[in-house]
Amino acid sequence: MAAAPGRQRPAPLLLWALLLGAVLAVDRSNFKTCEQSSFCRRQRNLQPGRSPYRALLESLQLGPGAATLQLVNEATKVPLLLELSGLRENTTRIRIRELHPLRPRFEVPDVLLGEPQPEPLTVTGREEGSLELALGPGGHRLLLTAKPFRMDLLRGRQLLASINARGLLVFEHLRPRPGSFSDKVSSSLGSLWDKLRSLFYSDPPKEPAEEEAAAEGQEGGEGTENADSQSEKPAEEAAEEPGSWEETFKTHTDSKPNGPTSVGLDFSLPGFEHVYGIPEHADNLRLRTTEGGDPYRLYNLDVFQYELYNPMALYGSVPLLLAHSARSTLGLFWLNAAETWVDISSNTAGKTMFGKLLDYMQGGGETPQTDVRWMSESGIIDVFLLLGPTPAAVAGQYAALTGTQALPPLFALGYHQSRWNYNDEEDVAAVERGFEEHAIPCDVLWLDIEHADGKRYFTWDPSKFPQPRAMLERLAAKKRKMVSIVDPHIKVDSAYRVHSELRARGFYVKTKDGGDYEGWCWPGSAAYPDFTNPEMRAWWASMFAYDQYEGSTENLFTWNDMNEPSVFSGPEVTMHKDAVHHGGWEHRDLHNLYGFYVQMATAEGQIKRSGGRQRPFVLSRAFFAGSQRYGAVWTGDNAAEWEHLKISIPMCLSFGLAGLSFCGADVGGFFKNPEPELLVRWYQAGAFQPFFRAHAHLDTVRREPWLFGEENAALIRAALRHRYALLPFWYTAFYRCHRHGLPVMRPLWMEYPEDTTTFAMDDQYLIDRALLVHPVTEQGARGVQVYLPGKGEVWYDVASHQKHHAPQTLYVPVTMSSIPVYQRGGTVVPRQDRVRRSTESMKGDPFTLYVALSPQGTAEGDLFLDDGQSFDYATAARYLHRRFTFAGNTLTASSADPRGSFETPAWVERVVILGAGKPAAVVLRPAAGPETRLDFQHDAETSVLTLRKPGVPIGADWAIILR
Ligand code: MIG
Repeated sequence: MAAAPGRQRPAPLLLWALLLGAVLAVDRSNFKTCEQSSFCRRQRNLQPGRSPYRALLESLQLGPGAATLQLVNEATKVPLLLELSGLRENTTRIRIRELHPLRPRFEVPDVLLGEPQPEPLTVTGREEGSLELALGPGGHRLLLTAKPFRMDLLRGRQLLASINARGLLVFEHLRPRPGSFSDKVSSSLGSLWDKLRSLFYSDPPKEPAEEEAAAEGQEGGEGTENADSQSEKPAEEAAEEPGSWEETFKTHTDSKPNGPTSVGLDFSLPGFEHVYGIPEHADNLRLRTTEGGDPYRLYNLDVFQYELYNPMALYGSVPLLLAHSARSTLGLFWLNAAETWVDISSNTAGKTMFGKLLDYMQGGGETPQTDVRWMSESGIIDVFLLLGPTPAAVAGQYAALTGTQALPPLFALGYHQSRWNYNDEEDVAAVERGFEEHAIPCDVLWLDIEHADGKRYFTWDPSKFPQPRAMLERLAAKKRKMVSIVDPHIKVDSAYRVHSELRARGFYVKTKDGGDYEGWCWPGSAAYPDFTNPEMRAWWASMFAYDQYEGSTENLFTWNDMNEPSVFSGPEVTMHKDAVHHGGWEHRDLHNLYGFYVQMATAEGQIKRSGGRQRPFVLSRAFFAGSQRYGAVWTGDNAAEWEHLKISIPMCLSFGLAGLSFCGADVGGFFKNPEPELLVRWYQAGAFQPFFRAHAHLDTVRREPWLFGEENAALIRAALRHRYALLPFWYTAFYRCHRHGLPVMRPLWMEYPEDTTTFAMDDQYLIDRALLVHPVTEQGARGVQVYLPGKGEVWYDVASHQKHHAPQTLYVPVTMSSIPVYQRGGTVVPRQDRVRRSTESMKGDPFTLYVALSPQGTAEGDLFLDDGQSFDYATAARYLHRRFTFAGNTLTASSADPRGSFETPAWVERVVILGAGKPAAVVLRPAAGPETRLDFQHDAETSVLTLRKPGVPIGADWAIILR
């Protein structure tokens, strides 16, 4: 990227265009393998079963809620501090730090909702060399073994997890650079130095314990514990290995001022064969074993043309892993924002079904077990064990720590039309008109980087977008919104106010030498605001005020791209790890948090501009744990290929499991041009994914829904209308997610935790608990195999209303118009069937209730309703949460939450009961006033009973009785 950026078409774009013509495959050589990442290599080279760590049981201190204990590395004698706490909601927190770090080590701020409240801990047993603790009220016990250090977590007699069972605890302590002044001082003063340092800390006297440790170390030395032998030296001893104090990748050298600082720990999960989570990876939902390949990597990166089905890092990271079995579910949340690798191994991975069965019948064989190993480049060990026992409980436990999905403004659940780029105001107007003319609903039009003046975000290109306010007002008049992109790379240009203010206030990330960090990105030379600095974030937020972001209006929202951050000229297309942030932290320590903070500050800006009243909408490409609190995420630059359509399902499922429910993939595929069949199938799938946006690369052929002939337009229109009709259901699902943390888009096993058939399933899923979707993702498909779960349950085909018994695998013939969707018997789904041009224009429209009866003739469902845009639901209880229950031939509407109230003209215009017999009469009994008879229609063939015009307000209590 050497050429200077031209005003019209900068060099990187040309390069992209060239690359686009080539085969779509990531250039792997741009990204590190574990072998090329020195800490990953060091840690992976360790042999299991040789842990040098010993717990000093005598050092145990029981504080209020936390137990602390020293661990010592018997090879280096460096002491660590282990802190254990049992938290409310069946969660256990384990922290390991250096007892006397040379400098402070980074501890992730701002991700947890607050300091989690510990429960009292008690010592319930002591034996020679071990200790038993009771953790909180959940009946969990922790067995701690001193030598080698190991912990086993039990519920009753069930062993849930073992920690350091394989002896892979690594804690590279901070030390002076070899040959540096402090190194010389330290080595010449020897242990005196340690003693002096310990004077500055008030910790339990450790002399006796240490002596004992040394003594025991000799006793226990059976020749296998030779921590000094060349091949098996602990990572701490490997400080002189190449890469420890300086590391070079391609042309980039990482100066590593603090040397090797990595941490790592292993967890054994007996009884678990299925693990999930740790997005973002372009892989199946169920994680695979990483033996013989690279570990899954978590390091937010802008990966050009990512490849599918591999563990490479992508744009975002959530270090949450879930393990599930028919018996229980648990989560491991590894709170570390540095580059992280996760190894997964399993003792059953290589075994065939038959082999497993044989083991079982012979009563032998091992218990299936999954081993998980986390390795991070810096920081401390801070890990939460979320002990379930159900999938929903784990979701709640994770939500209690990191928060739930922000409730999106209703429009954001509608359809978004994007491309790189809509060229100018006329183009925007023409596209908007296209939706109008073709009667296709659309809530939002998007503007990518070309809308800004020379990639100077917060500005508009004066010739293409001379009157942004008028353009936005025209959209507002049609009840539509717009999103403009605001990236975090800021053009270095003294005439650009955003830049000059950031520079003047000292708000940019710094280089290791103290200057402003500059890199090459879309605008040419760019600097990067330090979003980790709260003052900088407040300033950034203030930029969204209507008088700061000129031309912006209430219906303009924001897209944060490139916030990994992407630096074209940096190592692995990101920021140098030795760049320096607020508080002196290295970029290395907090890399995976950068994008989280960008989205946080942007969302805060939108809230602020409305005086704190309106909910924001921000789409972000990079993310971390907790990003769900700030908006939506998407899967980045996919391609117009069938496999990319297919993988959008497991990717979004995995985001959802990690708390990020508002997930979507570029509909149509970003790179390349989709054939019409793929585009139609993608719309049909996208209409049933949480964030629904079509987007395309600059160099692709235009692909607005009506450009492929009337037949395809009709198919796309139908998919979009289906989406809009279901928005009340989507919105209610988001509300539930916002309140309780349950993902909106769920793998089947979350609802059917004992059904092992569902454990590896990722081509179909549930929306909330009521709809099962199996999108068609095969070219030329004539049918799909749909698995309907639930012993003794029934499912209704949403298109034909045909009833199917479960469990079964159903072969469903499909045509181009088919979207296989099933409503679960026993649920009520509210819809607004009068689809209009946008969500706002459907406000106050009447509802239809789809009541799908269980075999017992019952059903239940709910509806959440508010103004769809403000915080009034939270601050002033301005909402309706209604419950609909069907039992004893009576459908009852009642309040699910009497605290809320909300004025709306909306009423119930129809009730459709699936699986119903023909009644003699149907009677409506309002809360007050006389009973009336309702007109109805019964279709004997499909068992569908349709009740016309109950006419009751959606907020009223009533009953409908079938006689
Ligand atoms: O380096 O803004 O993923 O959606 O269209 C590419 C231009 C920058 C990457 C985003 C994509 C967006 C594009 N961006």
